[in-house]
Amino acid sequence: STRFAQNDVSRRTFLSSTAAAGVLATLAPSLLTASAARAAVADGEVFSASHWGAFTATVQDGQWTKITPWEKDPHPSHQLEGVLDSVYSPTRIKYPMVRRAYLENGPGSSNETRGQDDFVRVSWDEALELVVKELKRVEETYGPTGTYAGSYGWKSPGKLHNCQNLLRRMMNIKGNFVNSAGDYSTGASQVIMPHVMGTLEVYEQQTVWPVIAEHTELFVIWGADPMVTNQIGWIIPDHGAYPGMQAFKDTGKPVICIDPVRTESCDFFDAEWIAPKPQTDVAMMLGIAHTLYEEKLHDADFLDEYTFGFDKFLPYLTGESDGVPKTAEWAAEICSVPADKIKELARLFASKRTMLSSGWSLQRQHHGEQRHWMLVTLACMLGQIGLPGGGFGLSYHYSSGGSPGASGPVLSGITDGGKAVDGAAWLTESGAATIPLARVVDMLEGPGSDFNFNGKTQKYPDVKMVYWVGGNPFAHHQDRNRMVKAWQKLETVVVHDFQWTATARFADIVLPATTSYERNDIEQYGDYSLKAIIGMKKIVDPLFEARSDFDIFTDISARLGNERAFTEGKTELDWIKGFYEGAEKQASAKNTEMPDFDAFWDKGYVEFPVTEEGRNYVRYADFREDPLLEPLGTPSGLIEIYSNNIEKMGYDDCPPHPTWMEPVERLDGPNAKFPLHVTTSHPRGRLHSQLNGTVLRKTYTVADREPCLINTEDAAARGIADGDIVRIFNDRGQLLAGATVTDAIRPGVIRVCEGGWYDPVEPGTDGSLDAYGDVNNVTVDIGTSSLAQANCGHTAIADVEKFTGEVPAVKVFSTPANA
Ligand code: PGD
Ligand code: PGD
Ligand code: 6MO
Repeated sequence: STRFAQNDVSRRTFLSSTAAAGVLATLAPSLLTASAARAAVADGEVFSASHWGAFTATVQDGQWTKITPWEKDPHPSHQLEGVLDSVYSPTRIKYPMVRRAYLENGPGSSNETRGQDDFVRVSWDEALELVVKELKRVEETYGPTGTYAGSYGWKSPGKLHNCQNLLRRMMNIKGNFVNSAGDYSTGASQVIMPHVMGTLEVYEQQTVWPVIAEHTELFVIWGADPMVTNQIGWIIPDHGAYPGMQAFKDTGKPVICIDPVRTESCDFFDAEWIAPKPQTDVAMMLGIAHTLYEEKLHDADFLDEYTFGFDKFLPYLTGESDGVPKTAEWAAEICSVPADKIKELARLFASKRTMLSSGWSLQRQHHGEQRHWMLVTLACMLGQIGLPGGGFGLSYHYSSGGSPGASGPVLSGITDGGKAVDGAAWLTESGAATIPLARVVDMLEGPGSDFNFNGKTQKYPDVKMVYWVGGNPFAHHQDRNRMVKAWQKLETVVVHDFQWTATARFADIVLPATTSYERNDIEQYGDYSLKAIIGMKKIVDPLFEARSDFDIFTDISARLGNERAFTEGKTELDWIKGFYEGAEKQASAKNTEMPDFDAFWDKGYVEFPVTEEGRNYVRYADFREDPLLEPLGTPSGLIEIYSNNIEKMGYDDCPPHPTWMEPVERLDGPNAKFPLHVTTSHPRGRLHSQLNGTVLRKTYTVADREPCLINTEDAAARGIADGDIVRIFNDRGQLLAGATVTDAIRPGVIRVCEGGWYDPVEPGTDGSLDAYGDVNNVTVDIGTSSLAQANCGHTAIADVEKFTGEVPAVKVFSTPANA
């Protein structure tokens, strides 16, 4: 540990000696004292990349001053401006900080004051000694399940600086921890789809856009906004969906959007807008299915040859089994789309080569497992799965699914050193115990109690310490007030981030991480196309006292006597080079030439051409061609409309075939205590909560708050005018927002996008008003069902009123008092 303590000293000395140079504030409007911002390149251009795309950074006098999208990017995201600003944002965490009561009185002290911004600056040495002491104490006192390191979140791309793998690597080498399974994006579908299709389905290549443009006659967008959500990638997006969508639009063929909101995509395609009540899509799909069956428009041969269990689903559809025929009229009562429209859709879908594409909001709801299962069933009845341009697709809206692929190599990355393997870490079990990740608050509330998950029953561990990196649970998790209370049970919370998110504010020990742009890394370009490998080069030196997660965990491992095991003796650049050379080996096995590492690093990228196969890819063509030789990974090898495995689990909240089930609350439903549904879409102007602390905020806030879309009728009934500050409330919580009155949202529904930073007026007090607009103040925190236990972020009923009280200031976008 002494070596690192010394590094701290020299680092501190360096910082103070360069402090006088910090007078470059004119270059970027929100620039803080730029003392530490000596650039890797003092002047010039650096090629690098992010969740928002690849770009060239212009550096002047050690300051990053300009961001220019890569010329090969066909549709750069407007959010790039915020990427630059995030480095110099006033929300940066500058120094290691410890909550005062924690520092003075030790773990578990005055937990109710968490979130009140009373932090004390400490040295790196002091901060890391505290972390190490606590890791040891918790393990010695409570055993391997005392610490939760299942941190979830969108972190930054990069094969080395994968902070979550780095955290779990440090924990695995040290001992053990509680891990998480699944994600917030597709938690329900990624568990049900393997039962139905034998694969995850949600993260797989789609029938490519050129095939869609040529063969699809009707493109249906069922609960998705691909123009908005394709802006970002889990790795580096190639934005290949945009030319794809443009090509389809240019053909003039019809698009239908089924969504409570008239989305940007709906406008782009000049599509027909159909707006069912939220959470009722299964009923609407059943109405279409019933019409297909009644009018003999269904493909009986396809159902026979390629599917399993339609015969067991049919009595439910016809009402033979429960006395309720799922007619268009029955569906219309529930979803509010007229029965004639439902019948028309059935005839239209059957008469054309139809692609049923769907986003993921509808499975982020109570009983979310049923949505895509029913959509697949509908596609089976239409019989076009595996045909060019037909069938269904669950990833056209995400990371440019359907962008034609290359056959380049796949980069490996740093592993968590446990059982998890790279690439599928979020699905692999590693750790002393694993919980479905959206059940984290259930776990804290009920240690020792049972939970179900995909056929297994397990017990929640008794967690005393949480270590979170690369995520913002105080934005992404539901029912904020319940969560705040659960967090108070924890003895210690450690967070690394580069900005003062609510999660950092509710922690005990906060460590300043670098942004991607203050370190070197390597990543692939094109989530589905894998068209290039890009060197993510450091643009500026770390600001203030920020250190990369790799350095922080190396230092912690060293203090635990595990440095060598953690780093394997390799530096940042050694690792990057190693990943590149692994890819080179794969490529040469396929007779593809790649430049050597130095030439690659110098140029910044290496491209792989799109292949003939990639350009013509049709999902499930092989299975359609020969279902015996190319069976699916399901028990029957066929598409399972009925699942014997799910039947055996016996869950009453997840029956063995797609079923309309009343959610815990919905618009006009039997349990609706409030009159409006709150939809919580993904924002156009940021990635979740990332970049909310930047200049981009000016482009979308209303009265300095998160915007709340509200229909003209609903606004008029409440005396709300465009631009008013409104209060959204239910029994779970309340938040302020700025009203946007519009007819682009159906009556009875309001929308506040997820990811607004939680800004409680009285932190730690149950039900505190949120001054800025974190919609998860009002959402429900229950599992989708016993099967997937995924989050229900799109399940919420509330009311809105014009806010007439004294308007509290928004405080969350500046640093805490002493920070
Ligand atoms: P982000 O804002 O991306 O949100 O939730 P998630 O937690 O992923 O948070 C990432 C954090 O990591 C940021 O604070 C960022 O600064 C930090 N970070 C970035 N790079 C680094 C790094 O290198 N090191 C460290 N230490 N930190 C870093 C997203 C989640 O929200 C998702 S994916 C979905 S799909 C859900 N969507 C909804 C929804 O639709 N509706 C509701 N109501 N709620 C949702 N929550 C979920
Ligand atoms: P949402 O915005 O939640 O996005 O992609 P996902 O498709 O889950 O929902 C899409 C649409 O569904 C919205 O237009 C919404 O109105 C509609 N909708 C909501 N409820 C219902 C319903 O009950 N029925 C029907 N028919 N429609 C409904 C999310 C994906 O986007 C994910 S998981 C991530 S992690 C990324 N996040 C972002 C992001 O934060 N910002 C941007 N710009 N892009 C992203 N892309 C990714
Ligand atoms: Mo997601």
